[in-house]
Amino acid sequence: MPLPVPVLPEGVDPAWLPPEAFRPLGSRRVLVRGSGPLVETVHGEVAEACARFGGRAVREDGPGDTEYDVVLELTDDDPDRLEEEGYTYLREDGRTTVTAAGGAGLLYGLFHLVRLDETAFRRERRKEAHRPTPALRMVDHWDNVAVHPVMGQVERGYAGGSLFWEDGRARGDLERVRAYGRLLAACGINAVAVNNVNVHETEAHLLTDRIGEVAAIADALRPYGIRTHLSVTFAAPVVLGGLPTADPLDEAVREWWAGAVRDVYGAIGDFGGFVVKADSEGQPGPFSYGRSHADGANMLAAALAPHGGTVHWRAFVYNHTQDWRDRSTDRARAAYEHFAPLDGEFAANAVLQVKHGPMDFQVREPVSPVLGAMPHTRLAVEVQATQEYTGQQRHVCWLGPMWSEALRFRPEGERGPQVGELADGLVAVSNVGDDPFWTGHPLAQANLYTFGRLAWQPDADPHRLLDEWIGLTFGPAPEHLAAGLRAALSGSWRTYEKYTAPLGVGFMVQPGHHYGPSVDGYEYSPWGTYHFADRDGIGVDRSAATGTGYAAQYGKPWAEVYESPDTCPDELLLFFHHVPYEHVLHSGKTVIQHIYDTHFEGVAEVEEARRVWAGLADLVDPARHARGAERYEEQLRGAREWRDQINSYFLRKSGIPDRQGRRIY
Ligand code: GCW
Repeated sequence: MPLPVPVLPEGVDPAWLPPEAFRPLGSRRVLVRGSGPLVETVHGEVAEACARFGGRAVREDGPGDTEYDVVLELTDDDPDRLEEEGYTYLREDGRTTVTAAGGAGLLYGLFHLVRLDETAFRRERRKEAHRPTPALRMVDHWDNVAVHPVMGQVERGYAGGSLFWEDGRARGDLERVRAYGRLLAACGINAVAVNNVNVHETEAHLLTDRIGEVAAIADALRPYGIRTHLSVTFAAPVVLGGLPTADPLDEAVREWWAGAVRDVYGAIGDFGGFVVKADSEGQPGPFSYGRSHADGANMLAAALAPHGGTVHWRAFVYNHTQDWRDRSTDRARAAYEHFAPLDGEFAANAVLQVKHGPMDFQVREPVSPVLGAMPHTRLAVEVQATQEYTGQQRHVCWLGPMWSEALRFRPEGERGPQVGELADGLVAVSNVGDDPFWTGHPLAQANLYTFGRLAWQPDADPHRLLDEWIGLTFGPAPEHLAAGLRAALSGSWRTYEKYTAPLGVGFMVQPGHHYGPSVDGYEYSPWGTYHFADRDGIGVDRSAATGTGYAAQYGKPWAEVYESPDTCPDELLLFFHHVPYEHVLHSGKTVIQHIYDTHFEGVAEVEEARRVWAGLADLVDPARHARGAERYEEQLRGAREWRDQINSYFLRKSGIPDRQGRRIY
């Protein structure tokens, strides 16, 4: 039986799967061949599209009718080594054929046709095989089941409530979750973690007595090839099991976890595994028992292994109760110091989940040295689609180019592999909520889409993916619309960088909620996030020779490149070095003049983007356009505030005037 396509609640934006995107497919004769639940998902898509656009959907071989324009089929043999998720696509003798060895592959092949639009059915094309690079492509939701007094329903969520949880329980109607699964599948994501990595008491129970609620969500996501994961607390044996300890080497603890995991699999046969934030920002972990992170992760891995599950162990471990007077501690060094010595000690079904930078999702950071230092460990790269530090979905900040730079970074230099090749998985913190536009700012949808597609192919050109997103979301748009959207989005990350913290120095945000400027907001804080600006200069000396030694955590050539201000790339200069305001950048400008110039430019670029968006009013759905327009007002207000606070701060500190004599307060 075909699985019906999810019906969106009234007023919910179809994002990158508007019905219209299925017109080319749905107006043809389409054969779906093969069996299995995901084939029924494909069948449902094809049936719906054909019913809408006048084509004909045929299941298996229709009697006497071999004239199909499109064939989507599952094969038993797999000469192209497609495995579960790959597919081939070919157009020959006027027929388009997608072949897959597994149901997920067929589903991805279907969405490939949708992306190609009419061209999938016009131009002859020799057989192409498509497979995902990393096997694991995941979104993590920092969703709380019960509204948290400080963090709300979704920690760092800027798109309304949770898609999964409401009133302290799983939502009863999961149709929207199905629709979400469909959107995720259409960009290649195959795993979802449904609750916050900060596991509060209510959420802890999802593992045991409330697993049924997780199972219901898993049922909604499964038809789209998505496995469900759960964030668990390391203290579960104590909190839920009543044991006196959660020591990972304690036999009773190990047995407790084995039993808990058995029950989870009883409820969710294809459960993906756990996500664990341990010994991090107050979460419990193995350190309390004098054990290592490998001991902790491996204990959970052992419980999951018999069932085919994976533990995602996060590497975001650092001292968040630091004394700002203590110059020997450098938060950037922490993940490497904790984890690099453990390389080779993690179980085969343990994945170390590493933030792409050493700090915390700032607009500019170097790539985490952990990613180049653990060749014998399975790694997942974590990025933040939710725009905690990048404008909170009130500002447009398309992060595709930033993620792409990290994924294409070569830790061993030119001849070595890219991060995207080293990683077993890519993970994004989701930017989605129950907002009618899914992501608050309608243009923030592009971040989730781009993430999924980069997770499938980490070396893809992000700008090509942006074009894909524009094409799907806005339909066969007049070139003027596509060009406008490109203009608004493609440079928006650099624009955001220009008007916020300069040259990789990071933070300068308001403490707590992290929105808006506060240059010294974190300067004397225990969180380890400093810029050290004084009257002479700014930046953090992380060199090995005179600084914190962080630069030496890289291999060659990066350790040397970053060690000296002469070779350090401009955009990271203040991350690695403390320099005088009149230090001359490679660009030829002084640091102080760079700060002034970029802040004026950043605001001008937002003004321009707002103007472009306003000019698209007739071409964009009115509700979507109005939402964007309202957010552009706020972005412009915010950008001006950033500009004026940063420029005034540095004018006052340095006493060096702007060469162009512009207004600084
Ligand atoms: O960026 C920080 C956030 C926290 C978050 C933490 C993490 C879920 O401010 O809200 O906690 O990172 O990644 O664990």
